[in-house]
Amino acid sequence: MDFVKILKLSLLLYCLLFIINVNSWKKCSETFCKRVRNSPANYPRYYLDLDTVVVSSKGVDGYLLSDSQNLHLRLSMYSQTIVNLFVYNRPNMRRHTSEEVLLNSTNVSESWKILKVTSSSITVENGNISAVLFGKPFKIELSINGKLTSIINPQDRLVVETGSQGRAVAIDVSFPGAQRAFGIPQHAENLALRTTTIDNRDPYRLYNVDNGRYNLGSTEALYGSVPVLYAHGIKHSTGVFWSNTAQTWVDITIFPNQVSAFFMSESGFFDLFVYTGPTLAQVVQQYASSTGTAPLPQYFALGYHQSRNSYMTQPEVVEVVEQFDKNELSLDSVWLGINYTDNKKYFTWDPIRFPDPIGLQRQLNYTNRKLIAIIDPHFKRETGYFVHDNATRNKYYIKDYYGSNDYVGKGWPGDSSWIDFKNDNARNYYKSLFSIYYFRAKNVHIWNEMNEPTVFNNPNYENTFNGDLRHVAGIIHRDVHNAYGYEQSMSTFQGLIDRYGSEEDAVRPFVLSRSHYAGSQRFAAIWTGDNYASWDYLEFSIPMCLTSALAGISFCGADVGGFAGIPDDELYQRWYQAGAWLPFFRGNSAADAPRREPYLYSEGVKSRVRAALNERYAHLPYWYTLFWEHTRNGDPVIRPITYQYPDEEDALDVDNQILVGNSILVIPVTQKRTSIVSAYLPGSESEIWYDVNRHIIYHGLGLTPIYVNLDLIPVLYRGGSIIPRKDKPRPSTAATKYDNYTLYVCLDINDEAAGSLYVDDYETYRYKLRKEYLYLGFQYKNNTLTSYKIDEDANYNDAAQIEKIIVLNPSAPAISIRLNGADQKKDETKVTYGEDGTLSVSNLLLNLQKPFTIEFL
Ligand SMILES: *[C@@H]1O[C@H](CO)[C@@H](O)[C@H](O)[C@H]1NC(C)=O
Ligand SMILES: *[C@@H]1O[C@H](CO)[C@@H](O)[C@H](O)[C@H]1NC(C)=O
Ligand SMILES: *[C@@H]1O[C@H](CO)[C@@H](O)[C@H](O)[C@H]1NC(C)=O
Ligand SMILES: *[C@@H]1O[C@H](CO)[C@@H](O)[C@H](O)[C@H]1NC(C)=O
Ligand SMILES: *[C@@H]1O[C@H](CO)[C@@H](O)[C@H](O)[C@H]1NC(C)=O
Ligand SMILES: *[C@@H]1O[C@H](CO)[C@@H](O)[C@H](O)[C@H]1NC(C)=O
Ligand SMILES: *[C@@H]1O[C@H](CO)[C@@H](O)[C@H](O)[C@H]1NC(C)=O
Ligand SMILES: CC(=O)N[C@H]1CO[C@H](CO)[C@@H](O)[C@@H]1O
Repeated sequence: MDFVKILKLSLLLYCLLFIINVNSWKKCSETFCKRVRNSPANYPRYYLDLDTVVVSSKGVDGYLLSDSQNLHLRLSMYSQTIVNLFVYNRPNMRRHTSEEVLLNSTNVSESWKILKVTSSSITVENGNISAVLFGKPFKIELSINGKLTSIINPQDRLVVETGSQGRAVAIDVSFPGAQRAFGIPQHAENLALRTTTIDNRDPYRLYNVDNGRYNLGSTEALYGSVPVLYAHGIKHSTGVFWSNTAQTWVDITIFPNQVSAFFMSESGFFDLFVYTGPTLAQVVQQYASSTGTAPLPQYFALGYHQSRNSYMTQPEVVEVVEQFDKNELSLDSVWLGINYTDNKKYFTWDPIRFPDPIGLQRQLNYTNRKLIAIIDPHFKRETGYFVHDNATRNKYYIKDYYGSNDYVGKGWPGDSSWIDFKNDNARNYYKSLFSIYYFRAKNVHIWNEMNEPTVFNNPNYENTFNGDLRHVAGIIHRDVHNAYGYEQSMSTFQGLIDRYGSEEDAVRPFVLSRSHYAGSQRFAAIWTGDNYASWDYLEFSIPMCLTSALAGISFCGADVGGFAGIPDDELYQRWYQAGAWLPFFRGNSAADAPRREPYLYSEGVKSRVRAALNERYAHLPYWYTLFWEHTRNGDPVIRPITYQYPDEEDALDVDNQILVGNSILVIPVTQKRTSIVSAYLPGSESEIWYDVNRHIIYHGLGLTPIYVNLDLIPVLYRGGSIIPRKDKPRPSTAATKYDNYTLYVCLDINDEAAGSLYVDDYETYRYKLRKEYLYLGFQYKNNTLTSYKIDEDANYNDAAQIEKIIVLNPSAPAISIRLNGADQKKDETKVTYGEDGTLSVSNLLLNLQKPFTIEFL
């Protein structure tokens, strides 16, 4: 080996070490968790002084006393269903981050009433919720409609440190009657969380770190933290949100008929919300009412995204688009990693490799494609770089421990500093950078990465910030660590609107963020981070996104094909087939992975990927409607089966299937050489599951073998649903805009079905500002299909028409139809039967604005 080769090799090795896990992730025993996990040992006991308890319009107030300190307690209630326990030791403590995470739309319910006072407890009631506050030992029992569903501090393990040991807070909560625990993403874990209190296991850790090629089936921390936990069972469900942005560990214990959790945070506030349900769906909706729902995305964001780390030049980007078109593969965007920038300076373009960004965007726009460019929160320390100059001059960077000097660490550009999003001026400055003037980027949406934040070569701090760094106003980083990425994506989202001046002139932003916290759904989609090209990463992507969806963040996907490594052809195809059924659908690969855009593959592979893309695009009217409905009621876009069928004991652990809305059940194939899958079909004998691609009717009889080949994964429509589709294969979402709709009517055992459809202009805020949209309901009953407006006062006159109706399992034969009371002539519509018994009516051209009825005669 010559010297240059050795140099190159050692450089490569150095880079690998530099970027990928230098450090092993900290165990509980290496952090504050070690001492707190032992509570109550070595901690003072608190008791509630019942004489201090007062009930006022604000809630129930009282004092918790111990040998060493007194704490104030307030129990309040929002929207009749959410109970909040706030414990604090200083009256004017700021709840800094939770203030912006929690929506102000939830109303305080004022009507606590004292029901009963004894020498050991006080019982208060508010609507159908009652709380028994016990003095000594202190605990609170919460009941809904007289049924005990949660106990706060059942083991007397409350911790509120104020002294020299630290500033940790901790609480245990138990849930009588619950059978499973879900939530607290992000972990590479099954939907149902495991007991962590046996076998020397570690608690689930919530601490945003850049954990590439993470361990699967693990409690290790990943990129995001959403401290909401659902205790679920076939009888009722309860949720708790531990509103704390510091490093947090959660011990889970699953008993046969009870779930217990112990939340431990390194610092921050004791601020606990209990969502009383009583169903899982209600709990999830209640959580959505306090941290928000995702805004309606642009239609394109639901299409297929092609990324690679990174496309290096302008012609390369154009080439990718051309190849997709040439090979008839649908595509909506091309993604750029940091290499598009001028020497790793965000908000600039490399003058040689991307000499004409505006021209490139225009060229992409011409074929209805978008560019998505990365903007990370670290900025190159280079004098003369306008962002760095301004950030330095105006003190926009995060500071060191002393609060005086800008903190300097390693990012992609080498020495970097980080924007302090806690500083309003810094945040506003960052937002302003998206202006078309600074960042010549109009047809561009944004990818935020490295925002855990990642600091390279900082192994003592797990390659992120030291908790001692200072934000504006003396805020200690440790207290707000898990919300750093949240704040970047919030600022990015607002910056992308501001570049147009106002919502009136804006198109809806699309932001993807790697780091996330509770409430991130209001600004960004997420993905499962730097995964790997192997079957088990494909398998875990399903429960990971289902968990995130329950935790409020529906817009989730995994890098199709795996970020690092090389998928073989079979895995590659299966990943496209599965990825087409997660909300965010993007192929992405690492810098050192060989190119793998679908057009590079053999005809056979390509045609299966094409079919997966076509299936995705055909169902976009349904996906878009689900995202719309999510904005209204907080229902996740994808759901585990137990969400819709909570009383089925056997469904509690099913997390390898995806319910898309409540009407489509998808069974991804995640094992190699699979010829048969064992699907769990819910709903009992009376529920029909219709294999739409192969015209086979199943019933909801639980575990059911379904044969598969390489071409397809099972996609089942629930009997009773009406699914709107646009079946014509097209190069992009925009190209489908005026394509005709087909309604797939899948009857239930009573020959009835219902569904909905949301339509607007796909990209602007006119739906919100001027009610320019259609939200329609469809109902099939008594051999008659009717449409009606769900939102009477909304109008949109540019919608495509319904050309075709397909009834999948008609009972009685129909030979003609009557439309809006008038018999149709033969040449106007065609009524035909397929060999498989489906009934189709084509040539209809129904205007969506006008309600219609179609009788099948
Ligand atoms: C809620 O209100 C507080 C105080 O007015 C404000 O700082 C915060 O941004 C609001 N939160 C949201 C999500 O609007
Ligand atoms: C809160 O109360 C106001 C006024 O009573 C009402 O208009 C609003 O709908 C309530 N919001 C929620 C989330 O219940
Ligand atoms: C409890 O009361 C709230 C508000 O009145 C209601 O929405 C909820 O359905 C009730 N829960 C039960 C189990 O009755
Ligand atoms: C930032 O600083 C540069 C000089 O480096 C200046 O030209 C530019 O106008 C400044 N922009 C803002 C928004 O402060
Ligand atoms: C794309 O092109 C259309 C039609 O020319 C134009 O109206 C639109 O503003 C362009 N969009 C962008 C983001 O450049
Ligand atoms: C819609 O359907 C009608 C009738 O079948 C057909 O003539 C028309 O070309 C279709 N429109 C599109 C955009 O495919
Ligand atoms: C069902 O439809 C038939 C004819 O279309 C009508 O005579 C009958 O009244 C309908 N029944 C109901 C329950 O609506
Ligand atoms: C050639 C080159 O500089 N490629 C880099 C593009 O950016 C990624 C980081 O996102 C690096 O890993 C590549 O080495």
